[in-house]
Amino acid sequence: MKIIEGKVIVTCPGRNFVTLKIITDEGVYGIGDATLNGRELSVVSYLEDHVIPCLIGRDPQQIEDIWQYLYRGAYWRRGPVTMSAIAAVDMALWDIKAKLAKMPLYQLLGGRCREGVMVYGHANGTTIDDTLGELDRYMSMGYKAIRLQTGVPGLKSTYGVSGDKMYYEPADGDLPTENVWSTEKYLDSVPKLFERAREKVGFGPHLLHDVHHRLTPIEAARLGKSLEPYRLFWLEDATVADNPESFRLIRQHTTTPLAVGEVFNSIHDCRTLIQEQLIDYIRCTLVHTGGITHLRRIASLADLYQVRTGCHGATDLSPVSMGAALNFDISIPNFGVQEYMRHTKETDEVFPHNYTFKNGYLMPGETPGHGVDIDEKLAAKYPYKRAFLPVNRLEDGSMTNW
Ligand code: EZ4
Ligand code: CO
Repeated sequence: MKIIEGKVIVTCPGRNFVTLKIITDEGVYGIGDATLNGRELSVVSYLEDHVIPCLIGRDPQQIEDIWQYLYRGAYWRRGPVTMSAIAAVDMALWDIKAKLAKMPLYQLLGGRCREGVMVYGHANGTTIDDTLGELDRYMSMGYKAIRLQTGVPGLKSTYGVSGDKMYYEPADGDLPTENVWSTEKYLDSVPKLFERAREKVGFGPHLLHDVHHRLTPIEAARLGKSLEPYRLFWLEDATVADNPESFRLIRQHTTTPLAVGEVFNSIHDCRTLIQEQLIDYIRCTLVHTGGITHLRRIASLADLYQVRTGCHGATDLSPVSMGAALNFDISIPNFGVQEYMRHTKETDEVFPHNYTFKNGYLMPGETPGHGVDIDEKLAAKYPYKRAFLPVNRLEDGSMTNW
């Protein structure tokens, strides 16, 4: 069996997605997500110019060998562009293998070890009252786990608070939008939100919060400590993890569970955090971390240290990533939660898929493969539109993390 073609499809049904389709001489094909928000065309070039030519003629069944070929063969290791391109190939090859085996992908990965995949949704609003109204709405949709983000008094905008409640897309500018940030104002506002939320709904639903890398370790420690009475499921990206050792300081001060890793692309980004048990949830995702072949190594390592997974699942990861992730999540022992931001109707139509939502859980479907396809004709109706993620400045004008 041979790979005869690799096709990169760029489409923008409301936001940009990059998809790889690998076609074999036996007619079977596989689909992989290659979307890297705000840097999409770099991955397109990486695939078209440097990966696809090396794939033609190879046996698509040799997934591990092809992974090693692309990773070691590049000489230049890691990095989000490289690892997203490898991930797309890997996802497509697992899709092909599962189709050949006539099995849903999760069966190939060892079969189900839970009934469904618990997901969390994003309740947000400009005021606490607004956000609590959204919390209600998510609970009535059946969600068991809900992330809360709210506006910060005195700041015009902040991460995670969206104009359109259901479909948050932060890449909103033809050039990067400039936001203003104040840690002091933010730190005052978050505990109030969670105090009000627990007063309103009690301790039934899991509540989560994303700091989006905006605090220093000692500020993050203070926030974690102040949130302890409200028993969060997790506090996400409390500080940047460029220095994994930073998490030692946070850990010394708080029992609020910590999650990190949506911007990671390698097991080496996670190693210290996992082995020193500095985190509770690892957020790496298939599309940005080298696909199933690499993410399952990360999950296996994490399992040794009682760290669970909480894969990134924002709307900038296409339904292809979501379908593949659900097959992965349902088959690993140390799954924690899956992020689930709903895609728009236009996106769902471009990517026909078989996963379903019920009572706060997503279920992968039963058709062979990972269960997600792309409608190329429809995709062609939505041409690429340049879009950047915002940048962030402190009130004095200096750059900070967005
Ligand atoms: O800002 O995926 O937890 N989710 C997040 C996301 C990220 C986007 C960036 O492209 O932090 O909303
Ligand atoms: Co996040």
